[in-house]
Amino acid sequence: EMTEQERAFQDKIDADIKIEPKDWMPDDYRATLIRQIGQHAHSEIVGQLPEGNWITRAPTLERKAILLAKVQDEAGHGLYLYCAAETLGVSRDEITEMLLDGRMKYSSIFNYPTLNWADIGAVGWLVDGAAIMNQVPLQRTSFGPYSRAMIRICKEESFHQRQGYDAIRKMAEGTPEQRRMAQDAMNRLWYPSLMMFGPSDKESVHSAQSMAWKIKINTNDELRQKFVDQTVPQAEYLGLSIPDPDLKWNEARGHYDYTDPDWSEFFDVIKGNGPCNVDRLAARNKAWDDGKWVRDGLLAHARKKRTRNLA
Ligand code: FAQ
Repeated sequence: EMTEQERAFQDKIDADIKIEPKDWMPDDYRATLIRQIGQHAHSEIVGQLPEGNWITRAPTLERKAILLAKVQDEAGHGLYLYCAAETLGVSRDEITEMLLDGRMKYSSIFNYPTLNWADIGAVGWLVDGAAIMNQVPLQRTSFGPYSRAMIRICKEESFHQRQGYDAIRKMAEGTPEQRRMAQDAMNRLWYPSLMMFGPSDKESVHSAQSMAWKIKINTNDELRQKFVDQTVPQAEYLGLSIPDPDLKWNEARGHYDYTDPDWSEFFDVIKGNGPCNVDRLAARNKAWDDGKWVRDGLLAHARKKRTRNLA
């Protein structure tokens, strides 16, 4: 049973009118957005780690410049998203601390290692490919600041996907050893990329309410299917095979049939037991602790200036 206020809110959503920070909103709408935008922001920040690790080892100056720009873009995405979350009444420090002590999540994908240069190509191609597939519809999400942040993020993300495809193509068209590396990266990153869309619709606890509120526009399985359909022809073009023997075109459905990821692995990774969870959180905690003197210095400076202005 909805109150009059809740009814008016839902009517706005249904009419595609954006909700802005000062508008009334149900507490759960606010909490869901803080969770999703916060988790998204943390993913951008933690997502710099597996790639940042390869900046010093990029094979050419050009690849290094491209990777550097991409990783800097991810930092920017994290910052716009933290700003969007702040408009909901949570400070950046608060949600950062919730990431650092494990109360908030970040995308499962960043708990897998990047073992070699082919992985960097595969991350750009598959991980950024999955990220945009999810983010393009979020440009139409009902909360104004989130939707506007997504517009800019999607432009940058599509450059990321193209640079990844270009890097993996170079490997796939290279020496037999480079080809083998590209296939190996594909074999390891395919299923973790499919997991990025979240659990199957049957197990997605938030989808129904988030879709009624237009926080989410599509279900997890819808986007996963679109990603498979888009990626298979790209893999064929590269001459790489997808590590799923049952993958095949289904004429009647007009989609590829594919095997779902191992969901027990997914739930285990989001509980903190993936191959890199401990390392990733340790790296973020160290960065936060190492930066304390800067935050303290800025605060002390601001306080001194304020007392000077008052005097
Ligand atoms: N990882 O009920 P649902 C990027 C959790 S792109 C970890 O279906 P929802 C760019 C979920 O939180 C990656 N946890 O949840 C980049 C919930 O747990 P909770 C970031 C996951 O929210 C590229 C539980 O499972 N993109 O970083 C995941 O309706 C390269 C039940 O799930 C976004 O965050 C997962 N994959 O749907 C950067 C996009 N999936 O919170 C660097 C915005 C689910 O109740 C390098 N987010 N969970 O404890 C979304 O669209 C949604 O939040 C979904 C999940 C679709 C991810």
